[in-house]
Formats: sequence, C-alpha cells, structure tokens
Amino acid sequence: MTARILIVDDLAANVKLLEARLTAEYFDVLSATNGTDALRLCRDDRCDIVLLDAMMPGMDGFEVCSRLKADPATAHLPVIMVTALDQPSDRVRGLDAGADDFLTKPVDEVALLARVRSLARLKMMLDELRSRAVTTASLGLVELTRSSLDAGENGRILLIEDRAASAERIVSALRGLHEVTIEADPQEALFRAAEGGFDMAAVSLDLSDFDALRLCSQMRSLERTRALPILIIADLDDRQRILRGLDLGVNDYIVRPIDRNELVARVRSQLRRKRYADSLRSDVQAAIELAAVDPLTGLNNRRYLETHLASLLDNAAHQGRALTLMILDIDHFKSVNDSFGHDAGDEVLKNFARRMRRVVRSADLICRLGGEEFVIVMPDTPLAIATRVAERVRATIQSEPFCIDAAGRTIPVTASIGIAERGREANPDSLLRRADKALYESKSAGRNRVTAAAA
Ligand code: GH3
Ligand code: MG
Repeated sequence: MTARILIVDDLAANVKLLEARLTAEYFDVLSATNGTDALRLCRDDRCDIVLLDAMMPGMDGFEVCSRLKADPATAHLPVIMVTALDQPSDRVRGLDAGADDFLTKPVDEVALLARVRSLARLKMMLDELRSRAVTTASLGLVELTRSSLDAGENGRILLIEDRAASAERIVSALRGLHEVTIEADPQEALFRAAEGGFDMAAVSLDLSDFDALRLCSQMRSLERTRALPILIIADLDDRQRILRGLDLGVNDYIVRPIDRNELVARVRSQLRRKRYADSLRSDVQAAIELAAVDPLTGLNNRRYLETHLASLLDNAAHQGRALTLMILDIDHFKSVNDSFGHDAGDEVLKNFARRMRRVVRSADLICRLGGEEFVIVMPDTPLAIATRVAERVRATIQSEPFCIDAAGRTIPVTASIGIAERGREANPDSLLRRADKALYESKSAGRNRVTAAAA
C-alpha cells in the first residue's frame, strides 16, 4: 500500500529525517515548512495523511489542525500531530484540535510506520466509500451526510481482558464517556462482537491462555465484525506483536501503563471514524436503493431517467445518431382505481410494464415517470421508425384486456402516446416537453392514439 504523506515542520532537519524513513518504506513524501503552505496543499487534495509538528513559528500545528478539521473539504484528512515528549498537555491540546493521532519526539520508527500504515489503509477505504457516495448523490437522491466531526462519545465498547485489575482501570478511565462491557473469555467475546451492538473492541494483547492476535484475526475475517474498530492494549516490549496486529488490520494500539487522556483520545478517534464510515455506507446504500428502480414495476424510475437521458443524448449528439423518446399515459386510469380498487390499479401498472418490455428492444430504456406515466427512450431510432414502434405498443396494450385479480377478472386498457425525436438541442427537458405536448394532443384528440411532435 502506498500513500502520499505531507510532512509539516519548520526545521529542515526534521523534515529530512522523517522523509528518509517514509521513502524507505515506499511512501510518497511532500513537505511544507509553515502552516499556510500546509493548508494549501491539503485543500488542493495533494496528500493522504498529514504529519504535523505542533511547535512552529507563526501559525502553530494546533492552529493548522483546527483549520483543517473545520473545513469540510479537509476535515477527514488524517492528521498525526508530532509533539514534544515532555509536554503531555500538548497531546491533549492536539487531540482537542481534532488530531487523529499523535507521536512524540524523538519519533519512534515502529510507531511512525504503524500509525502511517493504519491511517493510509483507513484513508483508502474512506476515499472509496466517499467516491461511491458522491456518485450516488450525483443522481440527486440523497444529501451527502454532513461531514462535521462527531463528538466520538457514548460508545459501546467491548473490552476483552482477563485480568480484573487491568480491566477495572480501563473501565474507570472511560467512565462517564462510554459504556464498557468486560468479557474475559475470548471465544465468548467473538460471539458477542458478532451479535453486534458494539462500536469498538479493546483487546488486551496478553490474555493468559489465548493468543489475542488470533482473536483479532477472527474478528477481521468474520463479515459481521469486519468493520468493528479494534484497539489493542499492549506492553512496550510487545513491539513485534503490535506490528503483526496492525498488519492483521487492528486499527490502533495503546501501551501500558495507560495514560487516561491518551486512551480517551484514541477511543474517541476510533469512534469518530467508525461513525463517519457508517454514515457514508448508509448514504451509498440508501442511494442505491432509491437510485434506479421503481419497486412496483421493476422499471427504472424518474431519477434514473433524468440522469441517464442526458448521457444518452450526449452520445447521440456526439455520434450524430438519431434518438426518439416516447411518453405513454394510461387512459382514464383513475376510473380503474375508482371502480376496482387500488390493488387492481397496481396490477394494471405491472402488467402494462410487462407488455412494454415485450414490444421494445432491449437497447431501449423503459422508465416509470410516476403514476401511470411511462417513458421509453429509443437510441438509434429516427421518428418514422419510432412511430411504428409506438403504434405497436399502443396496439399491444389494447389487444387483450388486462387481468386485475386472482379470480381472473379483466378490464380493457388503452394508452395515449406522444413521441419526439431529438433536435439540435441536446437538452433532456426540452425533449421531454415536446413529447409531453404530443401526448397531450393524443389525449385531446380522443385518447388511444399516437402523436408525433413536429421536429
Ligand atoms: P387520462 O386519460 O386523462 O390520463 O385520465 P387518468 O384517469 O388516467 O389520469 P389522472 O391523472 O386523472 O389519474 C391518474 C390516476 O393514477 C390517479 C392516481 O390515483 C392513479 N395512480 C397514480 N399512481 C398510482 C399507483 O402507483 N397505483 C395505482 N393503483 N394508482 C395510481
Ligand atoms: Mg392517465
């Protein structure tokens, strides 16, 4: 995996040092020596992760971080603050400014690479989700979830720890902020995690007779726990296993003796990320469901038509090919509902959709515009041919009465149709309007007929 890291530090020597370590691991590196340049690079979307020195003349790192987090365009860019070891209050300030993580100087190589790798993985996942959410949002269906930062509180945390004293310390550190459930048995923990309802798992790396990394790996491979953030709690001399854990997909780690502020901050940042990812996922899901299909008839819906017609018209214009659009409206449909009930009306709509499918080519796009109004877009079809297709559709609708219930009752149905061929203007609205006007003429001329709009 590779990512582009922006190093922000006013001292060239520091930049060089970090740069050497990161490029040795095949990361792309970019640098800035002041806050203003850093903000510009971030806004121009030039990097995936920011390594930000807290102490800089002029705009310091805390200020840069706050500004990044306040701007929706950069709020979700992961920021690692680099602070002096002897200033624990700086860490808290950094985290308050919204930093995703922090490292202390002198920067420990293992910690640096572990953080950068895990944030790079996260960034890739979020970018992918975000781009899908943006695509579906461009269909005009859902508002993208506002990207303001979640408080990262009120989490339900599953703590897997078999030493009571250690568990108690963690519970008391998080008391009042989160609800912690302790589980001493790793197998039981896996079950509980899979049952859902947790926002994060905290796993002690030294369980007495179970390999905690095996548990982490099981959580990563189960569908139901794959997205659950995992924080491991380790001893400083566990470096190798911390690294293995991060490779397995553990999201973060904290080293004993646990600093309360650090624990609170790490948990908060895991919760924020999870909630943000969840909200993107549900946007995508909602959009996909609404995006394309009308549930009653299984035809594409109006929104799909509006998006897709524009590109069909573009293609036709680009290649100089014909394209004709047909609007169909069922005649006196209201009286079907009035006389036989809404279910009978629905049955007619479904049957109507099936008949249209039978008559047109598979390259034609059939949509339900709404109610009892439908559109068929016929690429590569000039008006003369489209008129014959429309006539065939009309005849097919009229040919046999429609079945409206299980008892086999039938009623006659007809439709009025308007068609229009694309003109010079590559504009979906005006094409739809012209076809609609032709439809109106069919209605006023007595229904059950086809009218072609003049070019
Ligand atoms: P016209 O020949 O002029 O088109 O008359 P009409 O009765 O077909 O047109 P009108 O627009 O007056 O009525 C359309 C009716 O379609 C009214 C509405 O209740 C019904 N309708 C719209 N959507 C649905 C639906 O999903 N299911 C059912 N059963 N009826 C629907
Ligand atoms: Mg009608």
